Order: sequence, then structure tokens, then C-alpha cells
Amino acid sequence: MATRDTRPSSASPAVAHALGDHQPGAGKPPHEDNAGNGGETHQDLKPSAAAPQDYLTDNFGHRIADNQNSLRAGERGPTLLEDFVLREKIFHFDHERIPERIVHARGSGAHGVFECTKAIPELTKASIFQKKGESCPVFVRFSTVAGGAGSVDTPRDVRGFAVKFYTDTGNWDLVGNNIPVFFIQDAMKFPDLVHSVKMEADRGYPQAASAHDTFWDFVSLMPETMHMIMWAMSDRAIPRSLRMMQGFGVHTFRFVNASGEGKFVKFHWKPVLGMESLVWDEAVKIAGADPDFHRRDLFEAIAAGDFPAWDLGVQVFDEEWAARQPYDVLDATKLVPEEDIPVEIVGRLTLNRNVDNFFAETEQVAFLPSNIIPGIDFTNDPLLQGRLFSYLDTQKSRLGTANFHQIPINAPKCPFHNFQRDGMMQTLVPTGRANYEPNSLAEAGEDSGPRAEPESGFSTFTENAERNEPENKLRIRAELFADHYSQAGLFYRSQTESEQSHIASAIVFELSKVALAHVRERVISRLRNVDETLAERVAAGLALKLPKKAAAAREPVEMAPSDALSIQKNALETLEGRKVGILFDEGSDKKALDDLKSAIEKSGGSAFLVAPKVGALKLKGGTLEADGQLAGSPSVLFDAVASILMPEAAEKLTTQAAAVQWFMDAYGHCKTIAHCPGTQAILDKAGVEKDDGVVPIDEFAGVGARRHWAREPRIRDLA
Ligand code: HDD
Repeated sequence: MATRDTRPSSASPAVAHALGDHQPGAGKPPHEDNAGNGGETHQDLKPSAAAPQDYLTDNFGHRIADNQNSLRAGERGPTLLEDFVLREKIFHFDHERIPERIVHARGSGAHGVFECTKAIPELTKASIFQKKGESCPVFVRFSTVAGGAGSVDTPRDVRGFAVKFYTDTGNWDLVGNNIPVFFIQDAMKFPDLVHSVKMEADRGYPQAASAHDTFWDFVSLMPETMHMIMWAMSDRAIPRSLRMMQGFGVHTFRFVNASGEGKFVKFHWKPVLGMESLVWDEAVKIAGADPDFHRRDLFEAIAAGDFPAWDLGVQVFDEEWAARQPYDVLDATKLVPEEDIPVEIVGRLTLNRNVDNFFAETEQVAFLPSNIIPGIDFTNDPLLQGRLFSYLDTQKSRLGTANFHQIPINAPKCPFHNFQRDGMMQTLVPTGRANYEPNSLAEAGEDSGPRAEPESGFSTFTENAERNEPENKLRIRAELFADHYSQAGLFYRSQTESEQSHIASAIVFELSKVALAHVRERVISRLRNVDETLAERVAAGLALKLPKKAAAAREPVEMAPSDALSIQKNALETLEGRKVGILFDEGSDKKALDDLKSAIEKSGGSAFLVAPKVGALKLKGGTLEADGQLAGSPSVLFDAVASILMPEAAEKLTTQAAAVQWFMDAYGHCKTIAHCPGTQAILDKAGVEKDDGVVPIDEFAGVGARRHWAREPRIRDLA
């Protein structure tokens, strides 16, 4: 088998002589052979003592003598077709890309571990929930939905939250989002939804944005989207970090215990670092300052040993309870309020290892909602049922072969054996003749292969009232699916005043990008069913007259507000996992900087030093190098900012737009600004007014990195 080793090699032209096989002009070091390039391209060669695996080879194991020059007929002649080294290299390069995911193309992944923290054998026989302390490896991929693989990390969008548990009874893929409901109720509408939100078909834009005609046209005609629209227009859709967002299995699934009893279950991921979101203006600026903001944040946190973690919670209920609710639990546009069915924490997910290779792991990972294990089962949610087909199908088109399960990131970590054989890119080498069943080859002393096992094998839950209904074949939705507004209103009314204004403003922003007047109007006419005040705010924000209220297929019902749905009501007062930017310049007090940095680190945060120049600057009490240059480290990249500046330095910085903007943005994004008295000149220039979040350095610890939302109405007009 070919050794694929691409480690960089150390230089020694002498080896080429020893090998004697470089050409043309054997006898001269290869870099002197580079006719026409002034000898500037030089070959990076191994010393003669190098082990065989250190040599560069082609894919069939032939050692390569020259990795710089193609084979040509003479010094200035044409390149020869016989150059198999060149042809193989270019051939492989030409095929490096595989089709990107049709949705969720942009993603970031990491390895980790899931540990059961509370055994629940009475609810499920799933092996990972049988014993406290039981654990299994996991791979998680977070993603945005609408943009292509190279798009930015911070658009307003839903985030995918897909977890692959490699359990001892096979892989379980919980392919969820950071929002507990979905836009549509039936998989039949998925291609339409996705077409509408992606770049418009004729013009090829906008990329990674829902603020355009076709999306809102679809939304305005599909009132079942309204609940998810509330979430997508809320701060949930602009998370500060992948480490600081919740995750949800979305659908109602089933738990089945060892006695065969089934209960409904909904899965929740609760971030240990708490929830945190960006301000819209900040998200837009981050897209320019660091398009990889979330990917970098996740990678760096794991690399630094700050392993992000989530608690796995379950909401469990039975069919009788479900039947009494004013919504249908099989409808993916509905949630079950935590106040009605509390979330019970049963496990913890910790991401503790970055991928070794982005393509091999994050790009090739294939999640399948159909991957479940004994103890967990599907329900008749029509969206889930459609997904069970779609993901298997898409993997074949993306990864090119029915053997995609053999790619290491997709293969289970428990044994797997069956009678499936052959196919493109088959990498397993099964032995023996038994590739069918039943067979009696054992009687001839041969290996007869594996057999089905009714006891521990997966068996579908059957005592299911939903499945015992008359078996008419109907293209129809259940009655309660027609209530499109009650939970949209529940979400809106559960938010703080500040969060409500963010939702209203986001809808105004998106609709202001919609050129079709009738679409704007129709959206507002639907919003009147969600909440009259929201509809009024949006109409006023667009300077439109409030249109007639849209007819509702089913009159909404009043639901008690749920605090669990608000980010701000659940904000943690912590510096943990948060990043503080500290601005300094020549003459700043080094001791004060060191003290501040260590206080931040002691509280679990990280400090990032910013200065106009990154090289060693002379400070009072020593020299210091910055982590980032001011122009490349805008304050949008930090959760809070601090500055320690001499008055002269601050005065000088008042002429630097990057410095003024640094404070202006931190203030505008409602962040804590801790400063020394010397900074005042630049604060004045940036229009920073004193408030709860603008504090002297020594009060920083008490205020931390939380946002100061009360400041916002003074800074911008919100709808
Ligand atoms: Fe989906 C990818 C989540 C409905 C069809 N979906 C995909 C990913 C996530 C979700 C997180 C990315 C997985 C990864 O990181 O590789 N999708 C959801 C959720 C849904 C949902 C939470 C509703 C509750 N999806 C949904 C429907 C269909 C699809 C109704 C089709 C009928 N989804 C796909 C897909 C993708 C996908 C086209 C693209 C790439 C892939 O599957 O592997 O098959």
C-alpha cells in the first residue's frame, strides 16, 4: 500500500546527488537545474539518513526525484505527456473538491466525548443512558445553513448542531439546530424553502442572507414559517460563539425502555458557558474583520484546553399528555415549553480535540437522522420522516459511493459486519464465500457470516397510537398543524423589551431589502396574527400603513410566556470563555496591564493585547509585544474592552479612525469599556458617555463582559 506522508522535508541538495536520478543535468544540484528561473526555485530534499516514509512518492509508491519541474523536451521545449508525476499530481488536484452540502455547507467540527450523568433505564434502553459515568466518543459539526462552504461565519442564519455519538451499539446521529423549531411542517416543502433562501436563481446573489425577495415571498405565503421566523429574526440567529448557543433535536423522538414501553422525548443541548449573541451591526462588521470568527473561536478554545461543553437535557412526556396540548407534538414548527415539561439533564458533551484534517473529517462527515440505536425511535413527524430518506441519498451524491460509511469519520467504532459487498471505493476485504444468508456453509466448516439477533437488535416501536390509526393513504396534515401563530406569539412575548426590539428591527431590516411591495405587506399582515404591537412596529419601521390582518387557518390561542426562551433573561454573569481586548501604547503602565490580564485569566476569560504596532513597545516598567495590531483587531472581536493609555498616547490616537472606531463600536455594541483616566481624550472623541458599563479599570471585575442593553436606545433607533 502506498505510504501517504506529506511531512515537510529538510533541505539537502547532496541527497539528489546520492540518488543520482534527478534530471536534466545529473551531477548538478537540482536547484541549479531550474533553467529560466534564475535558480530561485530550490528543491527541499531529505538528508540521506531519512527513513523510507520520509520520501515523497506518487500514489503508487514511486519515489519522486523532483517536485519542482515538469518533464520537458529540452530547456524551452513543450511538456511531455509521459510525465506521470505531473499528470498524477494535477489529476488529483483537479478532483480535490467534492460537491458541497446543498444546505449547511459552511461548517466547523470537533471531536469530543459524551458522558451519561444520570442513568435513565426506566425511560430508554439506549446503552449510553444505562449507567452514570458511561461514555462514548462523539463528533460534532456546527454549521450555517444558507451560505456556501466559503461564506462567512456570522450571517443572520440558523446554526446546525449535528452530533454523531459512536456508541457501542452503533452510531446515533442527532442532527439538530440551535433553534428548537423548523420553518416547515412537511419534507415536501424543503426544496422550496431552500431554493427561496439561497442566492436568487437568475442573479446568483445574495450569498448567505435571507434578506431578499424570494425568501420573504415564500415566508409570506407559508404562515407555518412564522414561529421559526421569530427565532430567526431574534438574537439566536447571530450567536457570539458556537460554544455559547443551545442545540435542539427539534423533532419529537421516542424513548423505548427494556420492557418495550415508549415515551415521547425532545432533546436539548444547554451550553455550560451560557448563551450569548452578537449585535447585528457587530455581526456585519465581524464578517469583514474575521470571516472565520466562529471557526477560529472554536478551534482556538479547544487548542487552549478550554473545552466547550453542553449538558444534554430531555423533555419526556407520554401520548396522553401530548393529546391534551393545544398543539401537535409531531409538528416540527412547535416546541414544548420547559415550564410545562421541565428539561432533565442526563449527560454532558465535551469537545476536547480539534480535527487533524478539515477535509477528511469535517467535510466528509455524513450525518444521517436515520442513524438511531435501540432505545431511541422515530415518530411520525412528517418532516422527520422525509429526512430519513434525504440524508442517505445526499451522502451518495456528495461522497460518491455507497461505501461512504467506511470513511473513518463515518465508520462506527463498534464492530460491523453484514453481507453487503463491493461498490465503488470498497476498502474492506471480506474473506470467505458467505456473502448471502441464509447459508449452511458452517456445516462445511466455513465461516458462515453474521446473523440477525432479535433480542439486542434494533426493533421498531409498535405500540404506537399514531400508527394504529386507520391506514388511509392521504396527502394531508393533522388538524392542529393549522395553528401557525400561537407559538410565534409565545416566543415574541417571552422576550425582554430589548430582545423584542431586536426582532422588530431585524424584520424591518430584512423587509427593507425586499423590493416586492406586496410581499412586505403580506408579511406584516401575517405578523398581525403573531402580535399586533410587533406588526405595528414593523410597519412603522418601514413607513408603511398597517395592512389588513391575514386570515388565520386556525385562530391562535394565548400561551403563558416562557422565560426559558429568552437569552437575556438567562444571561450568565461570567467572564468564562469570554475574550477581553486591552488597548495600550508606548508609555502605558506595564504592571497595570499585567495585573488586568491576570485578573481576567483568573476569572476564566482570555485577554488579547492590542496596540497600534505589534512589535515590542517601550512601556513604563518594561517592554511588551501586542497580540494584534489595532487596525486588524477591531473591538467587534472582543466581548469587552479595556484600555491603559498615557494621556499623550490617547491624544495621538484621536486622529486614528481605527482607534476612535474601537471605542465607538464597543460602546455601540453595548459592551463593557474599562479604562484608565489617561484614555479620556479618545473616549470623548468616540462619543462614549459614562454609564453602568463604562467603568474605571479597577471596577472591571465587578462588571465583567455582560452587555449593557439599557444603553442601546441612546445609540440607535430600534423598530
Ligand atoms: Fe437537514 C444537512 C439539520 C430538515 C435535508 N440538516 C443538515 C445539517 C443539519 C441539518 C445540522 C448539516 C449536517 C452536517 O453538519 O453535515 N435539517 C436539519 C434540521 C431539520 C432539517 C434540524 C429540521 C428539523 N433537512 C431537513 C429536511 C430535509 C433536509 C426536511 C430534506 C427533506 N439536510 C438535508 C440534506 C443535508 C442536510 C440535504 C445537506 C447535507 C447533508 O444533509 O448531509 O440532506
